[in-house]
Amino acid sequence: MRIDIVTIFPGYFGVADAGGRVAESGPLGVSLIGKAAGRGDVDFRVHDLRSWASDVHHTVDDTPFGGGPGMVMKADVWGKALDHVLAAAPVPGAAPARLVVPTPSGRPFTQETAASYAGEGHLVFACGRYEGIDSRLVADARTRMPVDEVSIGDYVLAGGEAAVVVIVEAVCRLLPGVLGNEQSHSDDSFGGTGGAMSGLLEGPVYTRPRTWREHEVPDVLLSGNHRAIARWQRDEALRRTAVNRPDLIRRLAATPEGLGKRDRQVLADAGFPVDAENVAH
Ligand code: JE8
Repeated sequence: MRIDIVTIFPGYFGVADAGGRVAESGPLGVSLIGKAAGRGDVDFRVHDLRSWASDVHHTVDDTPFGGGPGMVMKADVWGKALDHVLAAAPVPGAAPARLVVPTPSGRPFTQETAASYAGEGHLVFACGRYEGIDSRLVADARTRMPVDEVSIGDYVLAGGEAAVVVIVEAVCRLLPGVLGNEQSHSDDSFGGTGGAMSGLLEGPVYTRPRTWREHEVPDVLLSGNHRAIARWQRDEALRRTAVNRPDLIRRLAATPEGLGKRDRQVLADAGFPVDAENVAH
């Protein structure tokens, strides 16, 4: 997969070589993503938006039409940057790249979005700053390629860079061969693949020693009884989800195979009864 990132802060993503290839530093150079890049499974290029500014001051922003606070990123500078990145596409004639623009007003980026991006050949990320990018940039890009405006959550960042790191990490760990352990995907919180824990948050995890600062590992995990272990893990996941994400419990309750009889008993015992009253529609 090819990933291009356009930003006024290329250093945010680590040190790049002359071709914009990210070196072993920064958030894209370490861990799973760094190894995937080292193997050539993903090819990152980071571009400095200011390279396409036309004045001596490398201006990328201007005052907003209609007034209001702050500055808006200029469409013409962004348009040139996008033209360049698309012209240098890895495989001429291949499916067009997808443009991803993080913005607080975008559609929620979810695990489902991540899985669909993991099937794309080429993603281009546009990192906004200030009050965002002139809206005509997205309108123009939509005439030649698929464009997603996405938000990573309901809080306000100062720009799109941190969102791009989040999205790239969520996508790259789904690339074939990156995780190394295909099993690890299916039990993920939100794992859409229909695993045992689908739709629930992850339960607690433990490792050695059995006793640490007088805290014991739950006996059932040492029992060797795999059915009992699986049931306990689901119970814990249900209780945790009920406390932290009641919306997910209501969503599960609304699907035919979402919650079994034992699940409902566990939730009732924990003080979160699920009946017709509190099921999502
Ligand atoms: C951004 C962002 C995501 C999220 C993403 C891109 C570009 C209009 N507002 C812009 C005004 C306040 C400051 C904002 C700064 N900004 C924020 C995000 C995002 N994806 N979940 N929260 N924030 C930009 C400029």
